[in-house]
Amino acid sequence: MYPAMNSNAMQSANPTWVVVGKGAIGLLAACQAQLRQWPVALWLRQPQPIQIDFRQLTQEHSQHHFSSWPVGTPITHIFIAVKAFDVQSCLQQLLPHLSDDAQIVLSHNGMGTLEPARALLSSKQQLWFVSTTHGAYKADKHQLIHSGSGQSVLAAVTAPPKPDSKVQQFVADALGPVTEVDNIEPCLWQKLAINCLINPLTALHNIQNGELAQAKYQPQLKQLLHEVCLVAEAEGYPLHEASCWQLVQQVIEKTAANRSSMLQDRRANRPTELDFISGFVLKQAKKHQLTLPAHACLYQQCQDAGF
Ligand code: KPL
Repeated sequence: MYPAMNSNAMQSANPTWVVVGKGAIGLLAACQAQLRQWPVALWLRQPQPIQIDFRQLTQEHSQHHFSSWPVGTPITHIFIAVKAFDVQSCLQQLLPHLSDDAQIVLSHNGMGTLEPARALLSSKQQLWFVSTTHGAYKADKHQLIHSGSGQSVLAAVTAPPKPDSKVQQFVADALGPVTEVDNIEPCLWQKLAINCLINPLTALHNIQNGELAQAKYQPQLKQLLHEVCLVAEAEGYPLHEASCWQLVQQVIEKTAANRSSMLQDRRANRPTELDFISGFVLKQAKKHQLTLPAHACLYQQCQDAGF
């Protein structure tokens, strides 16, 4: 084990990033950024610092200490990795603490948060979104495991009033490799197509992702994919169904031993992102007068199960 160290030189060159969300992705970003010498603080309810033992992909361990961001100091750079249903209230709570030209990076599963988030910010504050395929989980409150190598896609959601390369640099260090795109929507639809198949099914049946490879789940998965592709197309973001099917199979195979985030939420008795995943698909379908029997049935089963 070795301690993660901050270099003073880097500290003066780089702004402090405030990370909001003590879930796996927030802590993964915080630990990896700190390992690469970024000053990082957490937005914590309690003033006491927290300590994380981070097991990297290489199996090396590093110890991380994160202080709570001192209230009263304006936040210039913030990475918000909370669940989709918490984004709006979290931003509302943070608004008085953000600088006039704050760079705000969101990252979560599901869709439907960007418009309300954009509406809350001033024209000089810039909103970004990162979609990531990194796998990580918390073995307990103080132990974070980086379980699967992934990559990220970054896009500016609001037009940059002035380019800030610190955002790209931070995301590359925290959740890289990163690709920057002009429009995040196609990428969000693709991720949604994966999540709206794997997450509710694994959570409902209490199974690991890999179990979805069984023949008995194939017809339902195919129907769910077909329906979400209809909606994505109606929204102007057509997905190639055959390539998406391959991608879904790959994700099931590569993350076979993982528990989906929705299953983890269910097991921990936490609220799930169902409304921002299947619920979002159904809401958009309604706009286009599309009926989605497979999604409607799965959504109903999840609701009946208390999601
Ligand atoms: O994103 C995921 C999640 O669990 O939320 C997948 C890709 C399904 C991996 O578990």
